[in-house]
Amino acid sequence: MNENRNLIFYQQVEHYTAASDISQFPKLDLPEVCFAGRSNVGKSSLINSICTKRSLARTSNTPGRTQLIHFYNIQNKLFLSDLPGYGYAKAPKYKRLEWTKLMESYFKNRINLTRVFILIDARRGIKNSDHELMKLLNIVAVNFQCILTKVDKISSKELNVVTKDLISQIENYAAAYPEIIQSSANKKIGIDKIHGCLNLILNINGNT
Ligand SMILES: Nc1nc2c(ncn2[C@@H]2O[C@H](COP(=O)(O)OP(=O)(O)OP(=O)(O)O)[C@@H](O)[C@H]2O)c(=O)[nH]1
Ligand SMILES: [Mg+2]
Repeated sequence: MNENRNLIFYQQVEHYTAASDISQFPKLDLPEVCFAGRSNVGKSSLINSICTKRSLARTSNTPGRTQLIHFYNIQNKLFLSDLPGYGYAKAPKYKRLEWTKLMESYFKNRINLTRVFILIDARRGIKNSDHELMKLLNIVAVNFQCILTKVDKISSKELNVVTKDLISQIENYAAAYPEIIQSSANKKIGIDKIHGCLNLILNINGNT
């Protein structure tokens, strides 16, 4: 698909449902990819950019805004899911426990989950809480790929340093894709690459 066709395809998206526990997860049998990462890293903004819909997924300056898993259905061919953020220092302990419980049941039960995109703020780099998620994905054997976000906020020199560091920090995870995507939802950087990844997943599952 060329980028114009991608834009038209991914724009045909609908908010399918939001879930706070396993009983609310969609039963529809579609391949799925999800967007995970620390609070405020830019998950919802990136989903909006992928789908070129400004207000599809709610974005906010307040960390921890997305508390539920939001499922977006693209033409009954693919689910994109927006996971609640983690690593917010001020979150009360019971909230963190709720998050862990929800994430464990999500990763263990979404049998069509093809890839987890782990978003990492390019200004901050990888944190312990990202490693915790990577360890969990290694255990449940779900592949993940890292996306650096907000690259419009740093210089290309800084971006090179943070990218190299990330590559070296994920190389020991069996579940990790070695290729890192550099992105900016604001400046539409890397969106074509993400479309390319999603198209491959659709092709593998027999959809074009
Ligand atoms: N400069 C810049 N700002 C961005 C970019 N992406 C997101 N932001 C800003 O970062 C803030 C958080 O974005 P969200 O998309 O709500 O982040 P989130 O990861 O969904 O946050 P939670 O749902 O709270 O976990 C908002 O103020 C966005 O406008 C980007 O590519 N560049
Ligand atoms: Mg969000």
